[in-house]
Order: sequence, then C-alpha cells, then structure tokens
Amino acid sequence: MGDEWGHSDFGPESALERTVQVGQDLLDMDPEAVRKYSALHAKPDGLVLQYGTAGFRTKAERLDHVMFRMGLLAVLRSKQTKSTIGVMVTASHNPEEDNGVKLVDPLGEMLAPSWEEHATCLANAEERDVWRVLMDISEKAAVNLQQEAFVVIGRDTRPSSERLSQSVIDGVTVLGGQFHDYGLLTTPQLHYMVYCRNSSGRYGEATVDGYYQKLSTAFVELTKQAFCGGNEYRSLKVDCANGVGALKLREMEPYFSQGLSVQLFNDGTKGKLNHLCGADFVKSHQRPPQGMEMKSSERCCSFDGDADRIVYYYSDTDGHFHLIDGDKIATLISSFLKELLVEIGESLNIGVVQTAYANGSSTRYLEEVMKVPVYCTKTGVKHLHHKAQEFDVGVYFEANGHGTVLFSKAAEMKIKQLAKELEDKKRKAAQMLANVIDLFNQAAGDAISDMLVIEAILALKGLTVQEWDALYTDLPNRQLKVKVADRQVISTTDAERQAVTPPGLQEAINDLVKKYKLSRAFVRPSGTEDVVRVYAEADSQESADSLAHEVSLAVFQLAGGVGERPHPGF
Ligand code: 16G
Ligand code: MG
Repeated sequence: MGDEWGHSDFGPESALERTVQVGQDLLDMDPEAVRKYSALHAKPDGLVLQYGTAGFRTKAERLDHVMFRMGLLAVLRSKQTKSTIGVMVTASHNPEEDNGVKLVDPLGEMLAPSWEEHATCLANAEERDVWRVLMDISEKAAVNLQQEAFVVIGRDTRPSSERLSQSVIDGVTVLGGQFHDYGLLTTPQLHYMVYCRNSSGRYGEATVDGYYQKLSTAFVELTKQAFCGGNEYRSLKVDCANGVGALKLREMEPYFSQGLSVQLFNDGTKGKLNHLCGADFVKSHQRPPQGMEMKSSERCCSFDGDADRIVYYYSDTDGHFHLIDGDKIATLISSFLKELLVEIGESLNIGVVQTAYANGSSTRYLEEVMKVPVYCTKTGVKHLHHKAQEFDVGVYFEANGHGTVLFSKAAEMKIKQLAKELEDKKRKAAQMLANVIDLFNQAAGDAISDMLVIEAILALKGLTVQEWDALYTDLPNRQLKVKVADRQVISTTDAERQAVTPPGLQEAINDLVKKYKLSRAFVRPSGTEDVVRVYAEADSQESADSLAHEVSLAVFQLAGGVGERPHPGF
C-alpha cells in the first residue's frame, strides 16, 4: 500500500450490509484452531493446483480447501499491506460446474506475483503442513502478525459460490481477520470496493450504490449534449451470459436510464451460466449467443459470466454476423480520448496496450492511422494493466474484451483542474475527459463501465455500429487448441510471439507462416486450461484456417501431442 493514500481505515459500512466482527477468542492466531478448521476443509489427496492467470480454477467440488486457505492467505496479505484485501469467488466464463477464486490487492489490482507463489504453496500444502506454510509465508513476506486484517468478499451466481465463499470466511475468521461479505457482485465491482476502501473513500463510496452513483453520474453528465437531439442511440441489447451481470445491470438501470435503455437477454432466469452465450462464446465462435433476438443493424453486446469482459456485434441487412471485439473497442476509445487530449492542448501521453491476440489490422490502424504508440504484453490482465500504468492515459484491451483505461494521478489532477479553468471548447473537452475518468473502472476491466463508455462515445460522435465497425477490417483469423502431455514444454518470449522451446518449433512456425500472405501465427500454453493455444491470421479465412491447422500439427509433433492428431476442419 503506497503512502500516497495513507493508512486504510477499512472503509465505510452500510447498515444494510452484513459485517461480522469476529469474537475476541479468535483474534489471536491459534495453530490448534487453524488445524481443527483446516481439517473441516480437507484437501483431497494428491490434488495439485496452480494460482494461474486468473487465480485458481477447476471443478467446484475440488475447491473447498483452496477457498478456506485463500481466506487464510488474504488475512496475511492484509496484515502485510495494512490494507483491505479482496477475495472473489468466480470462474468467469467457465462452465457452471467450475468455480474459482482470486485475491485482489490494495489498489484493486491483481495479486502481486510473489504472493501468487505463496498462494500456490498454501493451496497444495498437506494438511499437517498448513500452519508451517502460513508461518513460512509470514516470515518470507515480513508479515506483522500483530497487525489487524480486513478482507472483503464477493461471489458470482454459480450454485457452488455461496458455499465456497463461506469457506473463505471460515479461513478469514480462524486467523482473526475481520471481513465484509458483499454477497453477489461482478468481479470488477469487487475490485472497485477494494480500491475505494483503501483510498479512504476518495476513489468512491465502497457500496454497490456508490458504484452505481459514481458511474451513472459520469455517464449522464457525459452524454447530456448528445441526447438532446433524439433517441436513436438510446437502446441496447445485452446478453448477460446468465450471470451476475444481469442482476447488477438490472439494479443499476434506473440510475442511468435517462441516457440509455438496456434490454437484457440471458438474464439467468432460464438458461445456464455461460452456456451457448456470453462474451467468450461469442468471441470464440464468432456467432450470436443463443436467446438473443437480433434484428438487422441493432447494436448488441455480451458480458461474460462475471461481467469483466464485453464484446459488441450486429447482424447486417444480409443477415451476416459482425463481431466488434476488444481491439475495436480499444480503437474507438483511444481515438475519442486522443481527440479530447489534442483539444485541451496539454502534452499528456497516451499509449495502447494489447497482446499477441490483437488482430494485425487493429495494431496497424492504431499505429499508422491514429499515430498512437502500441505495446504488446503477455496474455493476462495483470500484464496489460501494469504496462498501461506507464502512461498518462493508458488504454488496454485484450481482443477477448477485457480492458479499461488508466489515468495517472497527475493526469487526473491536471484534467480536473483544466475542467474548471479553461474556456469554451477546451473546457468542454476537459470536462468530458473528467467524466470519462470517473466512468472507467480504474481497478479492472469492467463490462458495465466499458458499455457505458462505448454508448456515450457512439452517441457523442453520432456513430452507428456499422460506422464503428468500418474503422478497419479485421484480418481473418483462427484459434485452435492442441492437447499435449505437458504444456509447459512450450516456453515463449517476445510477449508470447516466439516459442523458445521445444527446439525446432519456432523454425517450423516461421516456415509455415511464409507460405501465406499477411500471415502471422504463434503458440502458447494456456494459463487456464490444460491445452496449448494456437493463433493464426492471414489474408483469407481459408488461409488462416489452413495455417492454424498446420501449426497445430507442428505443435502436436514437436511438443508431445496426445490423443487424436489435429485434423483439418476442426
Ligand atoms: C484469464 C485472464 C485473461 C486472459 C485469459 C487467457 C484475467 C482476469 N483473466 O481469463 O486476461 O486473456 O485468462 O486464458 O487475468 P488462456 O491462458 O487460457 O488463454
Ligand atoms: Mg471474466
């Protein structure tokens, strides 16, 4: 926790929210109590799990011990940082039977890498070693055990989530930590709560109402000018993946409905979570979700199961489906921000951060047409987020729809000051930027917040969804998965764009890529599934498909493929 924000006071409490103060008898860390409770959340024999790209994720029935232990770990992390720590119970876009957990660090960001290692160690410790591992971590990380601890917890709508979040709470209380259970939240809402609490409320009020108020006020202010002329931009269809996003968007709608009306689909009342719907399904299958009534040229979007990703799409008059992914969202947002920055005439730098999955056309458009610098990082939000912090205005988006914009403290102060001082057009631009800062979730990519930003920009610029889509044409691409005995035999460099091992694989990929026009391909071990991912793009869909297939075969042969050989036609 930086001194910038000072010591956390653990934030405000609302009378409606459930806060539990643990009994005095548990305030001291007691090895016997930990042993006893740990046995009630016993680890299945031989189970080894890894704190992956987005925390632990597997079948819900295997996670009870991990939840309890992450409750323990959150207490240590809270003591060490003297701040509130978040624990989110969700498996995002995974099937309903899965679940997962991740910890949220003091400024609402992902857990620090050294603590990911501690998390893995603790999750895999044998029952008898749990206390010792806790003490080891405390020693290595110089945790002051006398310090108080406070943990906030959120969960998605999976049937298993309530019980699993109870196990987290058991872990927190047995180590004498205090907690606040927010119950159902989107993942980005939990990130927001953590940030608010550790900024003593300066970032916002740490309640769902505070979140709705902050974002909606900024949205309504921002779009005031745009909505006087008519209501053609005012309606949007939202596929909520049958997840928590539906509940939260419905709760929030009255706060912003004067600027936008949303029609919810897959709201959890009928279908199964993430089943044939949601942002991940739409992006990876490049087709509309089930259950969405799409009329030609209507603007539609999909959230994922925990509402931290968003993609847009529409169907044209010929019934063709058009996907507008995270890359095109980043382009729309960066061009809007760049215009406003030019207007206010301050030399605030802007940078766009992508991953290797970004469509080549988007990178080219950003660099050559918009003249903004583009950076590539490894897959996973923490990498993009970290890089984006280097700029006054750092835009980051993964092609899959996870992203946000970060404003440096200095840029935010400058912009908010200019919004008061400047005259006329410049002042208007600064005020718009000030509202945009409040509308973006500065802690994590957030489907609801991004949706409101996008809707505001489209309305202000008078852009239809087709005009937005026409900014550039995506290069045809294909993603495939290959099963191998041990995916760790593949190691990569250059932000995952080059394979270092196994020997010969990169050379094989290079030779294959040369056979096609405008082509590119890379492979990487997944951080969330036991597979190797293959990405290829080229000048036509046939070429992209064929290149992806050939690269899959190379992976299968050189990296120890198991099961059936990849066959063309997927
Ligand atoms: C997780 C990551 C996402 C990444 C994806 C890659 C977070 C919050 N989420 O969903 O950023 O794109 O994993 O999955 O970090 P993969 O490693 O299986 O391809
Ligand atoms: Mg998600």
